[in-house]
Amino acid sequence: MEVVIPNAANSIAEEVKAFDATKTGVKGLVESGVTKIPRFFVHPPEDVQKSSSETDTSLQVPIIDLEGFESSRRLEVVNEIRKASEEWGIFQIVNHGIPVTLLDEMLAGAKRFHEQPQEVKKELYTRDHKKQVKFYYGSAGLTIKPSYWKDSLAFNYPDGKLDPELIPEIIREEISEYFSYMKKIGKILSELLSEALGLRHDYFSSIECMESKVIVCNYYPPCPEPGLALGASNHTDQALLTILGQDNLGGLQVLHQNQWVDVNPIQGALTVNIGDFMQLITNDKFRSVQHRVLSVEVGTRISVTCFLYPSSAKISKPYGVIKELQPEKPPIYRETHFAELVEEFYALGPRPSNLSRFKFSLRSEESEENPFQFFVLNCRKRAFFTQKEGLSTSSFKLWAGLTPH
Ligand SMILES: O=C(O)CCC(=O)C(=O)O
Ligand SMILES: [Fe+2]
Repeated sequence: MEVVIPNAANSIAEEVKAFDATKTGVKGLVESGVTKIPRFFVHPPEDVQKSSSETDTSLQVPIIDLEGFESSRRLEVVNEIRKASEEWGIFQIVNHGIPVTLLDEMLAGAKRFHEQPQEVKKELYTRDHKKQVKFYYGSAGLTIKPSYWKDSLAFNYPDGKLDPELIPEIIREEISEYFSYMKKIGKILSELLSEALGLRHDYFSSIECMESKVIVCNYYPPCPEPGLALGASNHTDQALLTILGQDNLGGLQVLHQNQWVDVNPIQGALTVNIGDFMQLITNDKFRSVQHRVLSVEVGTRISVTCFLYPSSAKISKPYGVIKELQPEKPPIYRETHFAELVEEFYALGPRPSNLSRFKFSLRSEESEENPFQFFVLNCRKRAFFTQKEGLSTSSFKLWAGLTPH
């Protein structure tokens, strides 16, 4: 089937909209036989470059064996998770309890969905954020350019709930089973991460910051001009935590010590990465990691991501730096709602973390030079976390002179 994209006389925005309206996704474009990719997929060459010349090939994303985490090896596992979350913001886990066969079936199910006839998939194609099940190309928000070279099928489970009837039959069993394992592994990770911060094991569950989940089945078709396109450009994830399963094609890379490092596929392993909101509430102790996906000329890559985000009751309530961590270091960030990050994601698309806009308005360089400002800054920070009940966040910000960036 031919995919018609308007000619170059139109603006890029119009081209993107017109392509989106075809509802055929990147896979449809490839099937139509394009040899040159539309210009809205073209990234600046420096963003697509495989690696810098000085890449240190000995760098490897930490691999953590969860064997014995409930008994003899708990402390060891917690320490490894702390180190990886502080230094890398990403790690792979093995022996996590999810059967390799289930992971393989999930990836095969995702492939099966995306390889159905266009007409069937079109019914689920949407940019409506409120839909719990959606199929789209690129990223979930229709950002103008450059687009991602991938198609996705996303399932939103606010508070862990999704009517199974909404899941396409071709993948229903796999998604339902995979989700129940994501719930289990999400709980295990929330406990291990709480302990890694020196908090009681149920800390994260008590603040309901990972009760909801989104599962996304990604399909990265081969790209006729892989040197120009990216499966995903450099970004950080916004949610608290991401759990990812990938097939053996590779292509996922993380930025570490200013170098792009491959996240090598390991059969049966899951990749876990820290997101922006986790970085904010942990006061930069755990860091969200910049990552991207390269595109390739031959082969189709499949991955399944699970993003963990706050419960419905908490999504529009402010979260700030965890109080128990403040004796270590005064809070860097003001309180914010996760919903604010999500709105921005839909408006601007995925990109590297810009948490600086949540920082307290006085910059530390200024305050260090000026002891009085430093004192005022700290009074404000303290006051922010002891604000009186009844004072709304926005009026409190005005009172405290904290202006959001
Ligand atoms: O497919 C992958 O390996 C990564 C996808 C990703 O980074 C994302 O969905 O946020
Ligand atoms: Fe990501």
